[in-house]
Amino acid sequence: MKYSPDEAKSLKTDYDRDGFVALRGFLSLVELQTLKDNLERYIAEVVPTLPKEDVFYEDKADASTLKQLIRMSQNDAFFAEMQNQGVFREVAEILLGREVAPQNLQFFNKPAKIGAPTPPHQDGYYWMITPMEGCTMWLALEDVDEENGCVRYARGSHSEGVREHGWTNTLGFSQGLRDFPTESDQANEVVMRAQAGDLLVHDAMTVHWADGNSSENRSRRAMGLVYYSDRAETDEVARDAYKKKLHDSLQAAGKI
Ligand SMILES: O=C(O)CCC(=O)C(=O)O
Repeated sequence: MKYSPDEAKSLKTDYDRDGFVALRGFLSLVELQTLKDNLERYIAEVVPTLPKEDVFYEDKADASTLKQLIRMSQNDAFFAEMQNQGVFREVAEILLGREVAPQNLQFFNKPAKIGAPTPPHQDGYYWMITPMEGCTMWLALEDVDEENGCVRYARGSHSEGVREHGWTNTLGFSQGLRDFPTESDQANEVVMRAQAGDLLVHDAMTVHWADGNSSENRSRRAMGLVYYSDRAETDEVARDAYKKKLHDSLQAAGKI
């Protein structure tokens, strides 16, 4: 186990209070390098075999603008092991306080100059689960700050319920808060600068967003992992209807 019972208790207290927690230096340099090597392998060998719905580019005619890879743990044994066993799952179990059901593992990039902002949203709005118990992990693969588009949280927003979302034009983040920013969002904003190997974790209901990448030549690469609690049930009918609508609109816009 990576965390002692006392450390686990303290992490959960912080997480329950704020709606997020930052685990600095979560991966060692060696672990991070193994992950990056596998990401490179996945991009070179697995991506060409995937359905277009699992791979997003800022400009799909230009492979250097790769923006997002989804369902990586369903598509590859290394990433399945990363999500389903070991330290990430341990952290999810500590923070959710029970057994978990691993979901999606993703790669997020914001290419220099063109990486788009991430609209403010609550992940749980997309998930359509009851009870609303889940967390998202965000692992920095390189140093991330205001210039290349770090994540920002509204501290405590996880305790204020689901807010109204509407469709956005952002590839990979189709839903955004309609009433953002409220005074409370502004007062509670926390800028989450991160160094390579840091892990951020937020609750299903935590409001979060990120700027675009305004740098000249820095990428902004990260991995995202989603876990639900083992008792969360998905409303399959609503979920399938949403997925179909999303697929049709991405296809109509020529984005996939
Ligand atoms: O990488 C980002 O900009 C945001 C990621 C995010 O919103 C998420 O993982 O829920």
